[in-house]
Amino acid sequence: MSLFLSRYSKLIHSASTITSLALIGNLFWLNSARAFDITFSNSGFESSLTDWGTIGDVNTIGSDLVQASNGDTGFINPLGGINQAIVTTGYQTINRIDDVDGSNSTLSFNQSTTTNPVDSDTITANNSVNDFQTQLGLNLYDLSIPRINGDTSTPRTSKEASAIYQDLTFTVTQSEVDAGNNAFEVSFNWAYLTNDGVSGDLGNQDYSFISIYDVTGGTDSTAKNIELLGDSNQSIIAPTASNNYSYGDTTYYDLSNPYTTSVTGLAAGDYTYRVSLGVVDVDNFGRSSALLIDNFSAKQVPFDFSPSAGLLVVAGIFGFKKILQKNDNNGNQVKE
Ligand SMILES: [Ca+2]
Ligand SMILES: [Ca+2]
Ligand SMILES: [Ca+2]
Ligand SMILES: [Ca+2]
Repeated sequence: MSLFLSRYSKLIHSASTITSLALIGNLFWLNSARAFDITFSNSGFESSLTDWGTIGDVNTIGSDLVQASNGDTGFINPLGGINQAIVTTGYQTINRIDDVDGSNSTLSFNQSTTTNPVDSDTITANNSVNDFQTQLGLNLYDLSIPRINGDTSTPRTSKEASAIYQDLTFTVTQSEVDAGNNAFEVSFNWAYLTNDGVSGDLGNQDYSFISIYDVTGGTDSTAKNIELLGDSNQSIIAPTASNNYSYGDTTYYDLSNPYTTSVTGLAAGDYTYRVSLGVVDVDNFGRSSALLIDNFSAKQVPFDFSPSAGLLVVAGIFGFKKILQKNDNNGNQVKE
């Protein structure tokens, strides 16, 4: 590319970025014409669950409906607008007791009141098209976690789980690859609520996660990235009221501190990426956990047209990630 063309492209790109930023907040957002277009909708859940896929117990809720009793967390309310998404491992109490208080009365943490979390175990016979892993395009042991004593032959396994997901579609051109402009970033606010915690010598139990994978099987089809969000890492304390969790992590439930992650190094082609946000019961079905989500967005990165500057941005983002250890089909740990 000539110097003139390079500068011209940079100018066009800067103008497009301003246009894109001005459009953030619209329910349906298209990135600029210069960048590859990423389609998604209902980013703030203000249209309930429209255009989101759901697995298990998922709902949208408004203010003053769910809280965590640790510290001064209190009610955890939508960030902008009047709705937020909530995903839980809470079973409907009519069928099973997940959470009980000291007097053994039943508490409820299920939010849909109609749907239970779905099977996410690692029994091959239960690995059907309707189980959690299959619906998210994951392998049988992808949600298992290693034992704290380092025993990788018998990983601790997921039992039931729920998730919300949306497919992002876009096209990457060869000129965008040549320019180093072939990555995308998703950004959102999340809070993790839990009645679960550390179990004896085993370690942390429930957790929440984001998974991103290429549905259409392009050049990145083997990458099914799973990143740990919040997990249950404290002493187990029984909850005392329905929808009042023992603990809440609201670090990223702040408009000034969104959580971001990226997929980089895309080849030219048409893509559909499924971005899923879920919560998993580990070791057993009991002691519910939940993930709150608001302000989801996706955009092409880097916005800076300079390939070298873009690489620095991406490296910085990945530097803060906790990557969940995964296991292959034989239960062995594999690095993502
Ligand atoms: Ca919202
Ligand atoms: Ca299963
Ligand atoms: Ca459960
Ligand atoms: Ca649990």
